[in-house]
Amino acid sequence: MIIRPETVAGLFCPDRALAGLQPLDGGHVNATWLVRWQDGGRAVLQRLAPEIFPEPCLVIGNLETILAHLFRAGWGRSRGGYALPRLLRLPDGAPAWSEPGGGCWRLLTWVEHSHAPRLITSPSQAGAVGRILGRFHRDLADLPPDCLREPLPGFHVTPLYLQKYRSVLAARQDALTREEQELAAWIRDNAHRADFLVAQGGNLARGVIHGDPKAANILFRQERAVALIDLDTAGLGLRLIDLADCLRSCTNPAGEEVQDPGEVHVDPALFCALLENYHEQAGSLLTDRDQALVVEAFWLITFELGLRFFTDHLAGNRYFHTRYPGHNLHRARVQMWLARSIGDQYRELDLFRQRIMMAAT
Ligand code: GN1
Ligand code: MG
Repeated sequence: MIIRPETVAGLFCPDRALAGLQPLDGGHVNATWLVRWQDGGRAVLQRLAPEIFPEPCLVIGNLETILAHLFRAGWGRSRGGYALPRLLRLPDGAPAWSEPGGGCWRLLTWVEHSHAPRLITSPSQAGAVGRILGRFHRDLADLPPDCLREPLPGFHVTPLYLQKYRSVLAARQDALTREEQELAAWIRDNAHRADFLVAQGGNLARGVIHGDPKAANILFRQERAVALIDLDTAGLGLRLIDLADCLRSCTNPAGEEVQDPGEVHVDPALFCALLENYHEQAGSLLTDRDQALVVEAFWLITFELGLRFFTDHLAGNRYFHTRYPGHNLHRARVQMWLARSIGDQYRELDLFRQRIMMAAT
């Protein structure tokens, strides 16, 4: 049975007349629409992908807990502060609607006068990104860990992705194309670095992390980052991973979807602005070991995403939505180029990192 988003919007708000619905295409796994009502109101309707989030109640529960905690910390209250979307409820008070086949729908308020820039190109934007992520970590640092459940077990455990990749590759019947061979060689040559975070044991700081702090999940008003959205992956994790993933997405001004992977690079000015501002807000929440590993983690999370895109390409594009044949292969190549750029700039970036962290102590 196909469920129309218009029908679901009507279930949440039976008294409001719908003016229109428009797909929002920022995400690769869930389906999202902007809902407009005739009274001028707007909201964001989402269907969580059941193949990826088999326990949607857990995700919604985490979301409610995090939103409530951030609200207590002052988010969503004053005009000049950080904004916070609210979950709109069904008439019976439930925070989400489950369709018979397992998909789970929710409706969130629209953050007015905001946009998600997709590409971060100026140090002032990168600084704003670092600030909001640091603030997010800081304001959630006192949330008792047992309040949240793990949304996606093993989500950022790189060796598990490597294992899956190897079994998908082994099952491949056809010979690899030239581009595929290049990716396979890149993965083979770097696989020995995949488990360095896992090997750190308890030396890294754990806390509530966003899990996907990419540019498309950060809402801006002009140059100010005002909200972090898409909290489905939020849960307990390594803060270093969040910081690294944010660096991955927000310091490559060409972005993840650039046509020519040759344009991909790390802009040191964006790197410094993001890290400096993150550090101002949350530096004290990182351990010395976290701080020393920032550039290595930045490389690793980029390698991991390249590996995930490539594995999905080999497995028939079952996880990430694609818009054209070979899309996930192309995305994997972009991340490979970014990882190479991090490698080429490693010493320079690590020197900047040391300077920023020393200046702060
Ligand atoms: C996916 O769905 P979306 O676009 O928010 C993915 C992230 C990746 C990101 C890359 C649950 O996020 O891990 O970093 O694509 N989310 C999930 O753009 O796998
Ligand atoms: Mg996401």
